[in-house]
Amino acid sequence: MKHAYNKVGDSHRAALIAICGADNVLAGSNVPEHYSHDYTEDLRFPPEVLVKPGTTSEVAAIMKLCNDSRIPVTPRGAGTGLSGGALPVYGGVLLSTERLNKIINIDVRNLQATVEPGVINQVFKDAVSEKGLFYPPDPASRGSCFLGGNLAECAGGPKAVKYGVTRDYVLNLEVVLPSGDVIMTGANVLKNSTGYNLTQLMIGSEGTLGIITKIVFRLLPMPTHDLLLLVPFPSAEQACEAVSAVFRAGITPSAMEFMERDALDYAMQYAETSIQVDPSVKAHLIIEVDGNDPETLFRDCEKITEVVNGFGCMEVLFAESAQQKAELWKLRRAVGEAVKAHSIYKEEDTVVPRAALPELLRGVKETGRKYGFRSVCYGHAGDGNLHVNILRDEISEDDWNNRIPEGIREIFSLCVSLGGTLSGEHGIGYVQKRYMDIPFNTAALDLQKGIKSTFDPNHILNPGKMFPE
Ligand code: LAC
Ligand code: ZN
Repeated sequence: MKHAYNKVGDSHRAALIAICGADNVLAGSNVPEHYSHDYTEDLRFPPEVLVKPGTTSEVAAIMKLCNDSRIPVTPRGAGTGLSGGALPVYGGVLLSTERLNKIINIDVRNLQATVEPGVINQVFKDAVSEKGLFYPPDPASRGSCFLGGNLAECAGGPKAVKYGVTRDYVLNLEVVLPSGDVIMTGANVLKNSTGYNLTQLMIGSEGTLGIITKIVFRLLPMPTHDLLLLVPFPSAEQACEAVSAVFRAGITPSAMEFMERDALDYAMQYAETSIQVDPSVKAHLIIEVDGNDPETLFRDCEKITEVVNGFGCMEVLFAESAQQKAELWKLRRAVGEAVKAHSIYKEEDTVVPRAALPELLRGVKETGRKYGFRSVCYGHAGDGNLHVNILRDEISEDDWNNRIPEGIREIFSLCVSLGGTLSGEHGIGYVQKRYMDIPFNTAALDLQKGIKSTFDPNHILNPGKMFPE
C-alpha cells in the first residue's frame, strides 16, 4: 500500500532544531555525503534532513513531530548494513543514533550490561572483556557497526555457530514508538513468561516498528583458550561436505567458516597478508574451538582432523601464535570489502540447514552459469549461512536490474526448497523485499504487515523496507 508523505518544511526544521539543537540538525547539501548510503551495492538516497538526538526524550519528540506531520523517519546506526535498511528511500528525516553512545552500566554480578544503541560492537566487547565477560556476536564490521544496527538486522558473525546471534543476548529494550510513546519491552531477567515477547519482535524488525534507545544484554564468562585450524581442500564442494560431519562427530566449534578460492584471492590481495595459499587449494575451512581446558581443545582438534581427512582435505594447519590467528581472521573478515573494492556486487545472505550446504553451493554455481554471472561464495558454513557475492563485472544495466534478479529468485527458491530462507544475518531491507513472497505465503505476509500497522499506523518509520510494494 502506498502512503502519502509530506516534505520537511521550514517549520518542521525549526521544530527539530528546538528539540535537538542547531548543531544536530543538518539539511540539504549540509548533510555529509556518506549519510546517503550504507554498504549495500552502490545505492544512494540523500535524506532531506539529518537529526542526531542525544536522549530518549529527544527521540520521542522527533517521532511525535514526524508522526503528526506524516514525515518519513529512517533510523541509522553506523551505516554498515548490507540490505539497505538505513537508506532513506523516501527522503524525510534520517535519525542517526551516533550520539546515543553510552555504555550505561556493566552489572558484573548478574552478567548483564545496559547500553545505548550507538555503541560500537567492538567497543562494547572490549569494555565487558576488561571485566572478564564475553559478548559473542561479532559481525565482520564489528570495529565500526553499532549495537542498535546489530539488533535491527539481528547480526550474527563467526561465533554464532556455537554462541548464537544478537537476539540470543538481548533481555530487555527501551523503545520509542512512532507515536512518541516510550515503552520497555520486557525485564532484565533470564526467564520471562509475561505477555507477548516484544523484545524479540523488535530484534530483526529493521527499524520498521520503533526506535531502540536502550538495550539490556546478557553476557557470558569469557572463555580462556581457543585453537584455530586452517583446512585446505582441493574442491569447494568437498569443504562443504565436511562441515556437517564435524558436528555429527559431537563437536561444536566456536567458528566454522568457509572461503572458496576467489574469496581467498580477493582477500589476500586486499588485506596484504603474508599468508600464502598453494594454487591447488580450491577452498578453506577455518575452524576454531574454544573453552577453558586446553587438553579438551586439543582432543577436539584431533577429532576434527580425523573427520576432515575423510573428505579429502589437504594438510591441516594449526595457527601457532596469536598473531597468526589474528592474521587469519583479518583475512576472513576482509572478504566482503575486498570484493567490493574490485566490483559492485549484489550480496545474497543465503541460509539452509547445514547439511544442505553442498547442494546450495552447486545450485548457486549452476544458476551463475545459466544467467551469466560470477559469484564469490564464503561465509558461516557451520550455520549453513553462505554469502553469495554476485559480481557486476561487465553485466549491462538492464541485465543487472532485470535478468540477474531472476537468477537470484532461483537461488532463493532453492534455499526455501532445501528448508532455508533469504537471509541469515543481513536482513531484507530495501534490496531483498521483492523476494519475500518466496518464504512467506499471503497469510504470513499479511500478518507481518498487520503488526507493522499496529506499531506504525501512518507508516512513517523506515518506509519502503521489508515488504514488497
Ligand atoms: C561477513 C559479512 C559480510 O561474514 O556478513 O563477512
Ligand atoms: Zn557474515
